[in-house]
Amino acid sequence: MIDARLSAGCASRNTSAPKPLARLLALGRPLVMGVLNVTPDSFSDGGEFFDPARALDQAGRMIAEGADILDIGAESSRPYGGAVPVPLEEEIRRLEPVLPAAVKLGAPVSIDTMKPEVAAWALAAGASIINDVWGLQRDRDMARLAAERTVPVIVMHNRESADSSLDIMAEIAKFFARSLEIAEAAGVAHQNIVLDPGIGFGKTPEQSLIAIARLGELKSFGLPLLVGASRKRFIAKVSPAPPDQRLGGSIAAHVMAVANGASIIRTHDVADTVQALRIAAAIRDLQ
Ligand code: HH2
Repeated sequence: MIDARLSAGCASRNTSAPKPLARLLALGRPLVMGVLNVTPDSFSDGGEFFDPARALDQAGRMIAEGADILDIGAESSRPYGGAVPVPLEEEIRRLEPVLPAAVKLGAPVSIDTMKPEVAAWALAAGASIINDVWGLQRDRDMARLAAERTVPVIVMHNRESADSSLDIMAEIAKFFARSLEIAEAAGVAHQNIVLDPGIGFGKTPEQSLIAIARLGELKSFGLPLLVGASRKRFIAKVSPAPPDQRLGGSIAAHVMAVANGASIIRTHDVADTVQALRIAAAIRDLQ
């Protein structure tokens, strides 16, 4: 089935492709992934970069500001509900004028999608990382695709709805164990997996805070950890502010996440995040 559904990307299969993410992770400093939403309805930037020219300007700006990776998505996953499902043809139509041109800017590009067909298209267009907000558990072809193309895949924890009675760290660990089983069965190499607790997804605000506070527990999987707290609602629960005024909270959460073991930070605000992480590292180095 995968060949029929994902044939768009097969021509570009290259098993000896360079491994940009592994090279970046070997630098030994936290990496910054800049978010580019080519959507009209993202919770954080609601349509600001829906226009392809603006999206490409933003991609170039984020790289100039120090982004190591660009994460490009064309369907809002709206962690707080209300996402409008986008047909796969429309998702690709939104990406077409942006993603291949963004790849040419030189930074590795990850494709933020739940659909293996979109991921296959993006890999064929030059993306080199898959970002799956359903952790390989929504569509099994995602794991098969990651295995076939030998690309890194970000496995994010997610739930349809939050349940405040859950031990959220146990729930995340159980979810990751399932994702890793799926990945292994499909032939995804362990070293090609990045784990992400999915801040704001299927979690109460307190559970999002806990996931950052106890992030270190997830190091037991022996895989790099990614945290994306940028502008998310848990910040406003502690310190009320609309999404575009949550920079201070985002930075505090990300500095704590790195202190607790995150290797990659996903953010809308690259320049401020890069600066904050550099200063935090400079202070830590003197301790
Ligand atoms: N958060 C969002 C989307 N994709 N991917 C990963 N791996 N981790 C995250 O925390 C994450 C993600 C939500 O943020 P944003 O892209 O700004 O919003 P939207 O999904 O509404 O476009």
